[in-house]
Order: sequence, then C-alpha cells, then structure tokens
Amino acid sequence: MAKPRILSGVRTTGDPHLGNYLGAIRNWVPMQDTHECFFMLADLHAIATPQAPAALTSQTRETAAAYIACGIDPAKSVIFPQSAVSMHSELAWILSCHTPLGWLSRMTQFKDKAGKNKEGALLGLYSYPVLMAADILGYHATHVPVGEDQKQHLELARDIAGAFNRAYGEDFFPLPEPLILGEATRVMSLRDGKKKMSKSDPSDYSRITLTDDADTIAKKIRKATSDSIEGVSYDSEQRPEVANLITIYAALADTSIDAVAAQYASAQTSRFKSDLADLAVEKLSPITAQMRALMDDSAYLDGILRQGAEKARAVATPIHQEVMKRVGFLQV
Ligand code: AQP
Repeated sequence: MAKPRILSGVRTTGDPHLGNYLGAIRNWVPMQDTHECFFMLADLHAIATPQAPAALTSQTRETAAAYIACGIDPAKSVIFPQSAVSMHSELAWILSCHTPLGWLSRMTQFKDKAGKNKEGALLGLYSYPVLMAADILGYHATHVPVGEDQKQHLELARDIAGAFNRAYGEDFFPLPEPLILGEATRVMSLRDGKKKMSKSDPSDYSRITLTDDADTIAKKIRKATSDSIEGVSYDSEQRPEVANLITIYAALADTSIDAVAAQYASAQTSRFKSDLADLAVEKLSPITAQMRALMDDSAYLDGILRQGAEKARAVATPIHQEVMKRVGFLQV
C-alpha cells in the first residue's frame, strides 16, 4: 500500500529556532519511515515580509542545512526550494479564485503579524494561507505536520479543497489533516511567555536559534524572563515564562511536563535554568556543528536541492495539469 504523503516547510526568513525545531522539524524525522515526505524551503512565503535578496539566498541554504542537520535525510525525503516548482504560485492563483475574502479575514495570524499597521501590510501576508493551501493540495498531501499556530491555516486549506471539489464535481483534492505532535507544539518567546518564539521578533534574546553557540544558548536561558514565585511549577496562566521553560525542558529531554515539574518542584529557578542550559547545549550542539559544516559546502547543498526540485516537479506537474484541465483552460 502507498505510504500517506506529507508536506511541510519552514519560512526562510532567518535562523531556524527552537520553536521550528521542537514544533516542526524534529517531528518530521520519524515520519520519513512511515510517510512519503516533501519538505520545502518556504521562500515564496518568506517574501511576504520584505527580505534582502542576498539574505534570502543564504537563509534558504541555512534552512536546508538545518533540515539535514536535524535528521532529514535527502535519500528518504524530498527537500526543495518552494520557488523552484512553479506549480505553487500558479495553483495559489487558481485557488485564490475559489476563496471568499471572509475566510481569509478570520485568520488570526495575519492580525498578529500585521499588528496595528494593517493598511501597510502586504497583500502576500494576507493571502499566504492560500499559497499554503496550494503547497499542500498541489502534491495531494494527506497530512501536514505543523505547530499549533498553523492549525487554523490547515482548516482553511481543507475549506479551499472542499470549494474546489464542489466547483468541479469530484473529490479531486484530498482534505489534508494537521498532525500536531510532541510536547512543544507552541514554544513561547524567552522574553514574553504570551508571545510565540519567532524569527522576526526584534529581540535576539527572545529565541534560541539552531546556529547559537553554547555560550549564547546558556546566556539566553539565564537571562530568560521568569518570576519571583518560589520553586518551579507549571502554570501557563500565572507563570507563562516558567511554564514555557518547563515545556522546552520536557521536549528536549523527551519526557513529560509533569515529570519535569515534579523533578524541580522545590528547586530554585536559577538551578533549573542552569540544568536547562546544559540540556539545550547537549542536544543542540551537534545540530549546530553539522549545520556549520553543511553551510561551508554550498555546492553540496545546492545539488541536493536541485535533485529535490526535480522530484517535487515530477509529482506536482501532473496534478497541476489536471487542475488546469478541470478549470477549463484551453490546453495548447
Ligand atoms: N514558536 C513555535 N513553537 C512551535 N512551533 C513553531 N513553528 C514556528 N514557530 C513555532 C512551526 O515551525 C514551522 C515553520 O514555521 P515558519 O517559520 O514557516 O513560520 P512561522 O510560524 O511564521 O515562524 P516564525 O518564526 O514566527 O517566522 P517569522 O518570524 O518569519 O514569521 C511551522 O510548522 C510552525 O507551526
């Protein structure tokens, strides 16, 4: 029987961080044996917020290096830059012609990302969930491993698939299911436990990136916001920052939040932070080292991405052609 197909990706907007790792990339690794995997470098999504051209290029290689260093095996999975497969943009246009504006205006992430400057925000930032639907549907992916923050966009992708299927009378697109895995489905900022850890946060101290060295990781954890309540306990309402650190610890140690809270119940926050820093360095250093080595060999990385793009096109092109036929575009 054919393996279920998954597609996922990370926007190439900067250094991938602990949230991307624990909420997404790490969970992809075991799926490589059970699923047919497509992992894109989401560079089309990246430009929904302005990117300097040279930075975009190096961030794309860096994200590819992060995938591989975290355990994505190019021999098992298809790794490719999204922009290298033209289906993504072309199908996004077709799908946008089947997506009522009202559906998009419900998306909370646009509200978060545009902030107070809605009038100045770019159309691409508003419409990117439609591009995301094209990414998934264009491969007939049935499952999408994502962090909690993407659940609403997955529901939209299902709605768009349904609208297309209704318009053309058949179940052409499978309705994709989100796979929200692991203890750390939403890693929060180290500065503010109510905000998610994000590449675009202006404070470097809000996140741990996969390129941070051991000293930087330790410093960021030591300086992470906490509170003056005694002991370590998990309370996401009253102690969001400490709860976030417990979640990170549990995910890195492959244990449960309850087990970590019990282990450190009577410990001082400083000791807990120091142990967390040691654990983070132990788990992340090998990834950082391999990323550096891969980044030093851009010819190797580009070769993998070229092959990945070819494999991705081979799957996406026939689906795209079938869409064009169904819509009624004259085939010339
Ligand atoms: N803080 C997070 N906790 C858990 N999962 C997260 N993801 C992102 N942030 C967290 C998951 O990582 C995958 C790739 O996300 P992305 O980088 O493509 O987009 P994003 O969610 O917009 O991430 P950022 O860091 O906030 O990017 P910027 O700042 O560039 O907008 C997704 O599966 C996501 O759920």
